[in-house]
Amino acid sequence: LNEPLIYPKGDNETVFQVTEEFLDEDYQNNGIEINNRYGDKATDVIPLKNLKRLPEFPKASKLPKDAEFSLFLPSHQEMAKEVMEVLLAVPENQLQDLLSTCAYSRMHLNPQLFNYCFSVALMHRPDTKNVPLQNHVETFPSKFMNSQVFGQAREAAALQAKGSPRIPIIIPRDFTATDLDVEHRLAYFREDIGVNLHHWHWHLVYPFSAPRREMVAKDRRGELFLYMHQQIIARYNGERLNNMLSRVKKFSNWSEAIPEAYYPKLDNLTTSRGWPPRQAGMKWQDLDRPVDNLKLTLGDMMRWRRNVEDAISTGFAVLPDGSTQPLDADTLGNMVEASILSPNPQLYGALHNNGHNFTAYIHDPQHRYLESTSVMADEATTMRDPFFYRWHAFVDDLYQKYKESESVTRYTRSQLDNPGVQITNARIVSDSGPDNTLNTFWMQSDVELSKGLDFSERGSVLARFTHLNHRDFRYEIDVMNSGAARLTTVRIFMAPSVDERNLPWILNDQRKMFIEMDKFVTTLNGGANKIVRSSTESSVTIPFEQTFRDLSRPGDQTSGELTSTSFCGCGWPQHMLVPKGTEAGAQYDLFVMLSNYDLDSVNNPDGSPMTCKEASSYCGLKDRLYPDRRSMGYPFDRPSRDAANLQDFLLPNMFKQDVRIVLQNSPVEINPRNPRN
Ligand code: CUO
Repeated sequence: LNEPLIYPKGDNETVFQVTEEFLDEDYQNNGIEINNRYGDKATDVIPLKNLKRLPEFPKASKLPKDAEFSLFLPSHQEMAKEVMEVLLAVPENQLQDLLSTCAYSRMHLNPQLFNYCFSVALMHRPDTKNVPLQNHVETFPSKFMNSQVFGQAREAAALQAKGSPRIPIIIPRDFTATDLDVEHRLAYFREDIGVNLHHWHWHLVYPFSAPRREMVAKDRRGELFLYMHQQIIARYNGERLNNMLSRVKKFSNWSEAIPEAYYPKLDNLTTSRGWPPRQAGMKWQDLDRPVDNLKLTLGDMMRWRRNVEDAISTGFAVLPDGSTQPLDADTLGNMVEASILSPNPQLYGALHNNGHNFTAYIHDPQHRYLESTSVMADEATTMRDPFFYRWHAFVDDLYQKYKESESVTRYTRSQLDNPGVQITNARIVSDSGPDNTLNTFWMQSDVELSKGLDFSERGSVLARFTHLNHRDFRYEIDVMNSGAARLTTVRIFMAPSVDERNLPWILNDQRKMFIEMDKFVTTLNGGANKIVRSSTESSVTIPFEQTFRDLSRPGDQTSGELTSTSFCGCGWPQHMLVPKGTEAGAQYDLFVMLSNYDLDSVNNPDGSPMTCKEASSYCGLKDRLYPDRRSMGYPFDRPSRDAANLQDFLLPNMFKQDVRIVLQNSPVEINPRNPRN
């Protein structure tokens, strides 16, 4: 998708056979020749059906092919809507027409704009919604790794003999900075490929704007926007403590200089430019960029902020006609992000989206230097920047202020307990060490780049990068049920046991540090029960193979076929489920709760209880209700009525276990599934 469709790369390729109508005017006289020149090397030639009417893109075609595309720009959103409308309007099951429309659009539009619209359209068309999306790392590898990789890949492609074993290009672990910058300690988290893929995919599933309202209005999407990002902040803060740093400071005073710098060292292959860096000490400034149709002042931001804060403190949103509606978490998320579901876009603006914009153009607020956005403006790259966390800590603070306000009632005992259900023990067990110990280590895995590189005619190009991982483990929970057999939801969370000063937490601080590890429904029989659950089944994560396509599988290396398991791409990566910990062992509180299923259940169309095969905790379920009726983050989503610390909070259906996370800092292990070790 990042390459011209008409240029197959070599033998054994599938190519699209195009006629002149598909081509840009500049190429029209060459169309036939191009097909002949390359088409005879290919094993599969897919003729494209001529379209009765060629699609027109009066807005989207104005975006140059080598320009940056940013969803945070309203003008680009308008372009995307236009393209999506065209792709959605092709009648259902007319797949030849859809294919030709996509091929034509791909050839006439900015590739990033096209790829976004194509992905969203595939996901939302009834006839293609089960088609797996190509892994974004393979399509746009330049958004995920050091630009030097591509020079080396070019060289390898030119020199490597056909059929010779592929030597992976090593991406160094520390390519963006040194430890002189304390924030660099978190680079393994911020620059992780799986973490960034998750974030990209989440925003693809939950667009804040689309041509059709139902594409946005998914069950509890505003609340999930807040909860998923809250969990990112909780996970990041936990990692900071593991790295001797304090929790991230929310970016609240907007005229203050930003001490965090970021030099991404990524090249954007479609714009042929590097992503601009940000020096330390820069400040937000009013934006006036006619080229992007973007004119925004800090005053606008301040006004929206005051209006959102008013809504939180009064507990009501004011609608355009002046009437009010009680504020709930879902409305708050849509209001703050903002999505097209905002109760009043005039009054509440788009606080979160424009925070991304103010930072993305901080180096050239008036387009004086013809510079484009920084990594902050792309969902696939924004989590690399330390400022992402400062901004989302601000957004999260609004969410927490709402949860601490009077409009959210504290849980009563009957909302927390589960009469007759008692947890007698809960522990972590693994084959790699003592009970209640989690073991983390560094691993090197390979990703395939060739699909996103138009020069790699000789097949596969592998990049090898280092990431955190952990040994598989399982939870074992002993339960006494004094009543009849029943369903229960098992909720598993974890948080550091002490704060940055090594002091025990007060619950109202620790509750914000709890990261969800798993959530599933199970049956309790009468009497004693033992629940065993593997870490790889987590409802938070997608399997390892979905982040790193299993390159060791025959056929996977060159065919580009995605395995059936890559069906749901949204989900926290399994290799980042467990925080890093420390070599000495970091103390964590494992919290397990068995909640009353009568208050948990939702009526999904097929009536089945929630499934954990998809990463539903952060991503929801495709075309279904969010599989848990409780507020997201329950029972830690709001302050407790009376408990000062976790111990006080515990009821018989809850359990706290002391666990340790021990990091093996070396040696770095090589993923046994890499095609060449
Ligand atoms: Cu995901 Cu700001 O919402 O990046």
